[in-house]
Amino acid sequence: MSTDLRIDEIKGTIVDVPTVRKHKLSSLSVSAQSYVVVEVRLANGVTGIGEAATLGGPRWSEESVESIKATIDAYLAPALIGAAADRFEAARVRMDEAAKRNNAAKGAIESALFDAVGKTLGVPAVQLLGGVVRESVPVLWTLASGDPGQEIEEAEQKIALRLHNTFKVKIGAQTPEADMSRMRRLAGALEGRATLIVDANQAWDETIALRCLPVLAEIGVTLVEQPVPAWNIVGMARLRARSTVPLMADECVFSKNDMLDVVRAGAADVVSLKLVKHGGLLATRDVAAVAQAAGIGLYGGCLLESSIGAAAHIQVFAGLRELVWGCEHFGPQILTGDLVTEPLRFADFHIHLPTGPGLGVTLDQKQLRRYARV
Ligand code: MUC
Ligand code: MG
Repeated sequence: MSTDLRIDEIKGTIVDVPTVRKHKLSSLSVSAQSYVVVEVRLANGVTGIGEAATLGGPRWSEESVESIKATIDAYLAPALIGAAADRFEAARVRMDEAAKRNNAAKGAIESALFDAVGKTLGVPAVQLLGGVVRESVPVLWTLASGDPGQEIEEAEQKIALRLHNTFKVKIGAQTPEADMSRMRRLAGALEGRATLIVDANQAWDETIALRCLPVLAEIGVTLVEQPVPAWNIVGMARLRARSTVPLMADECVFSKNDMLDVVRAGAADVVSLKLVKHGGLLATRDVAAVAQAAGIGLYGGCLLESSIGAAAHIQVFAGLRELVWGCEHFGPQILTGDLVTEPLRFADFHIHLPTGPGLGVTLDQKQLRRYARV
């Protein structure tokens, strides 16, 4: 195989994949997941793939599949055509010069570069990032129908199949009182057999959070994610000072500079790492480094990626020195169909690092056409 690693073509395809049930967050609800699947073709004929996930259009963050595809087509692709795919850092510079932020779009392209280079050289992406530290990562499941009866049944199935025994509960769509009684019911039903964390997705103000945190502590919830709006890191720091449950930063940490602000404010115990927020594999390692320098724990976050996006994350997570809080890449399992020929393996409460080169997964062109938006 020729080692001519010049980038010949970058193509983005919007896909919508239905989910097995409605997934409800504090301010949005999805019954289909939308991605931009990126294919990068090199001069040597190898094609690498990447994925940019969104949640409910431009409502979880400012990017939507429509904006991601437009930014790739008009700005990011032209900035990279002809460049060497293995000059990862230089590619980041080119993309940052061509477009501010647009991190999901950049992350998908960079994933495809790692995939194409890894496939050319016959090595997994994690090897290009420093090598494997762990071959699998504990993976949780998210309960987000809002109906505690259904959620208990769903959790029971996951435990019985030895797929997941840690559950993240999405709160904030209903009143704090309704959420607290829902949490009591879940904790009672799963007591001794599961660990619970919650994600409020910025739904509460400081006063509500101050009222609910002791309840969650008493129930035995082990982690509270983004209880207050992303802008309010000072408020989050005040809450943290009074909370016995650790707090996790999600929407308030996109860049490594955001991470530094959270460190300086003392606003979090843990950070959720996501390619869509940070802008790629290398940027995710940058954020992780700032967090680690401050003693902040790492958690592998997701945005309901398919096996393509999940594989890119697992390649990064496999190479981190520590990942105390595990990960949440259950995305491939909530979809009614996947986009790869061989989905990632879930077993024994872990997601497993695939063994193949690049991201370790192969795009299923038939599935891509099936879910492509027309
Ligand atoms: C988030 O805010 O953590 C993705 C899956 C999920 O259950 O939550 C999200 C995003
Ligand atoms: Mg979150």
